[in-house]
Amino acid sequence: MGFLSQFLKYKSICIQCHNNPDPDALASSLGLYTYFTDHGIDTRIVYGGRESIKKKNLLYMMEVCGIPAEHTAELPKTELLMMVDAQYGQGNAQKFEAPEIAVVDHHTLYMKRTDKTFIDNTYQSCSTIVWELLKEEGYSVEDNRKMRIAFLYGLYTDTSSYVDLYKEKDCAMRSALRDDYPELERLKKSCMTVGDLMIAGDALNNCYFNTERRYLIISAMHCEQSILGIIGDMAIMVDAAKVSVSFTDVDNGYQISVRSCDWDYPANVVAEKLCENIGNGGGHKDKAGGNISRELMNEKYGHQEVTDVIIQRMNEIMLESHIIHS
Ligand SMILES: [Mn+2]
Repeated sequence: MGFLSQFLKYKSICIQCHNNPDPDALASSLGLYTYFTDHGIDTRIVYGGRESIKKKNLLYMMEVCGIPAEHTAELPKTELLMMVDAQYGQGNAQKFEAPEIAVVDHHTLYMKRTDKTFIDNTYQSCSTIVWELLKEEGYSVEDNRKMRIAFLYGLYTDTSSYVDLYKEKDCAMRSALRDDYPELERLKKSCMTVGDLMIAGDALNNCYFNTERRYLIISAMHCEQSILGIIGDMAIMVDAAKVSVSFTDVDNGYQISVRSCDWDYPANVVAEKLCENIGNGGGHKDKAGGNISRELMNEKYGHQEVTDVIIQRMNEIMLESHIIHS
């Protein structure tokens, strides 16, 4: 008996994605939803949190792949709550009371394992786990075009456009499902609105470049983290730049995104130091991010502009010639 077939005894199952569901969470929920409804179980896909899905790529994904995810403040009556791409009780997913809990996730273990949990962070996407679990039950994902598109898009977005894709199982899914899908091409190329493009253009047009220490500071009008990342990815391509820092304002302060191509100044270390005592930062040596609290910054720096604070800190960081190689 495979992992999923143990749940066929239930009459109703609610599959819950984390708040602000991403393509991987939606794809995983579709895989499980299809399996359970095929077996006659009354199944629903839900997510909580303040915001309902508004991003165009997600709405288009739900439409072309047929993913009936519902935004809800209350859990519909159900015998089993199954979390996907998230774990029960963790901050990124609204906590609903339910008679029984199951989990399918690929993040670091947060909760206690039970025989109803499948949590393995050696997978790069939750879609890959669901793909394997379905195979184990004899379900052929290869025969379901909508599911193939969903799984590939989930993997694509969870591996920085396949750039970071390297694990064997995830590569195996990509090879098994890959084909020419016009819908997937459109999904891959719809992560920005025209407004976002203009914000990025404006931000790049007004960037600050420190020629001596070779870093770029880019201030963007209010935008999403993914847009900051796109701006940073472009800025770090500049031949003379070693580090780029892009930032934007959020409710309680500033979101920052760091890119590096000089391992004397790894992005994660730069992000940590930029946010030290006024927020939190970290990530990988080439890409990292963080946030600065406006309250903490004002406490420490009076009413200095955030750009001046960042420049001041960058000058200090890039003076320490041998920052720890991470
Ligand atoms: Mn994921």
